[in-house]
Amino acid sequence: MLSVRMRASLSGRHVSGAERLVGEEELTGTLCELLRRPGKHDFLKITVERVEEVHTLGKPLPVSSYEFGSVEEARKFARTMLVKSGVPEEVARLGIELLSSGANPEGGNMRGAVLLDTERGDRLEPDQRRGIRTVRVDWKDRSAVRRELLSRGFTERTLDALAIATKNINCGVVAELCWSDDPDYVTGYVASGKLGYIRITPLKEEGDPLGGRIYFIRREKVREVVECLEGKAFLIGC
Ligand code: PML
Repeated sequence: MLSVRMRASLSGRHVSGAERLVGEEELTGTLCELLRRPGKHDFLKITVERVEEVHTLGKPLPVSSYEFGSVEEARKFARTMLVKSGVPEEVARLGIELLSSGANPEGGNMRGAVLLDTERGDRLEPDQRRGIRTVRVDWKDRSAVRRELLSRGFTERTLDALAIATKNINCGVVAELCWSDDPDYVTGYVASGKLGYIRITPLKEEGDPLGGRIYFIRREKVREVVECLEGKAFLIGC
């Protein structure tokens, strides 16, 4: 199969990204779809790589959705969900603070995810500006999953984020916290093997450009987890 990745930016700010695993016969159609996908951009990069081994996962994480009257309540709920997933309260708090203030030490968002040591809250990613990117993941039947998720009132973003979260958990991430860097998209999620994919609205205020992903992992597994997230290919069933 072929791994096809697209990312687009405008004035240096990430605006769109996508990830597909397709057969050779689907390549042209996929390239056309990904070229049309970003809105306004001044940079777009598509990478195509051959993947020798593809692992299959039977099902995605189960999805649930919660809405709150304020960001404060929603973040408190996210913290509780992280704690229930096995992240100590202080480390969960730290993860939320990092995403809300911009996890890049140079200011603003990171390109990839932060890796936080579940026990002590230390950052484990080798490059704190780049972070770690979950790549090489897709749906066996993307249109069927899209139909199902949209019919439940979820969005196109849920489709991509659910695939990423499902791969993360299967690679050994204990829990994930995410909200978008898109100033107009305020729904985020906590995902874990224990609780599934929990959508939470609003995890930030409208107009806030800060966001990203935090992966809570066990320090002793860092190498294995990163190799899986960046190297192994996964197709998810439905
Ligand atoms: C992103 O696109 O950067 C994050 C997406 C979060 C999706 C939450 C949801 O709606 O399920």
